[in-house]
Amino acid sequence: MTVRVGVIGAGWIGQDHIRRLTDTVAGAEVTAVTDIDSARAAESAARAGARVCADGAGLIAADDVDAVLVTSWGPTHAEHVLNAIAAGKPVFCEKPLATTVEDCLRIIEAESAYGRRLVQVGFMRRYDAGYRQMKQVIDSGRVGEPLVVHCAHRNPTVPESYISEMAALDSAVHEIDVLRWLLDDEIVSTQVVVGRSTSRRFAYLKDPQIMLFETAKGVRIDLEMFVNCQYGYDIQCEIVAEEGLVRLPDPASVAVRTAGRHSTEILQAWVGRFTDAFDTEFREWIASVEAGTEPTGPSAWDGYAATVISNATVEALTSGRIVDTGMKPRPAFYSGGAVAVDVQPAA
Ligand code: ISE
Repeated sequence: MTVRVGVIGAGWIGQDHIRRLTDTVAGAEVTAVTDIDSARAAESAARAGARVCADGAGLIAADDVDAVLVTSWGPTHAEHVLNAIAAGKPVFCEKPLATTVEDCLRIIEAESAYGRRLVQVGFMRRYDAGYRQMKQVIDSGRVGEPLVVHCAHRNPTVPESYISEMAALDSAVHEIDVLRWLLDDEIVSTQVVVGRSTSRRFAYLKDPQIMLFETAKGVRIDLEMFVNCQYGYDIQCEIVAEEGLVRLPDPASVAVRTAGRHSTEILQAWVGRFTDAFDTEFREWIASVEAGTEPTGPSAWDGYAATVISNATVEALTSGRIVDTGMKPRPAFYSGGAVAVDVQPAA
């Protein structure tokens, strides 16, 4: 069976995934596209041999759509995910699951009431080969229990529309998710320290930001978020444990020796750094849809946690205080069991 995917949102990441589902991932095809920009929808649909739908509701209800991909503007995600759940259709939602904690809880309640997982959230770093090797080492116990994590998330530059709060909401949210997964732990508090800002930024931007997290098991995490580092797109992660450490490898790059110098390339865009991860992520999602099994990737609970913790980190930035995230243990419904629960975590 070929999985027929309807795509809501034909912006940059939506177009990238349409190409992925059309040209790279076997067993899938894009049959419908919708976007608030009808010309953009038509162009993206034509490239995939798909038709254009007037809106998300019509696309989700369509008979030629088996599964839904949400890549629209963040504040619209909750509406489309809830509609897909109501239609009983698997839905892949690019981060964030929803921009408010309340909307994330509405999605969790709807999915729990439905009785089986339909939602996967697009945190692609869990599909990166380097991060997966790190998880294998940690889970094997070879280095003992994790104690401290050092991370750096560096973008060469960001557009003028990027504001200080996006360092948490749009960028650090990837470390928040991947570290919860790597450590199998929950982030219970967050703090942001801002020192001297680079002159290579817009006057309003606090950059870099040092984010400090504590987990329920007592692990301490420091994350340097630096979105105008100039030199390239550079993601670093090192977990220090009781008997050793495990470090994220740099992406492979040829070493060039010439004119008395040797050098390796540093990527300049985040997409190039995670292209293989996106491909793996979608191959595994399509395989679960085709098999009629629950998705194995980041769940609606992970999406809720990312929104809670990133929002708390914004509060820590603006208040200068250490902020408790209020995260509670994951409900059984999101720990493998498909038992609907009344999820009432602290707001
Ligand atoms: C962007 O939105 C992403 O999702 C990238 O993964 C991240 O590295 C970048 O900082 C964000 O702006």
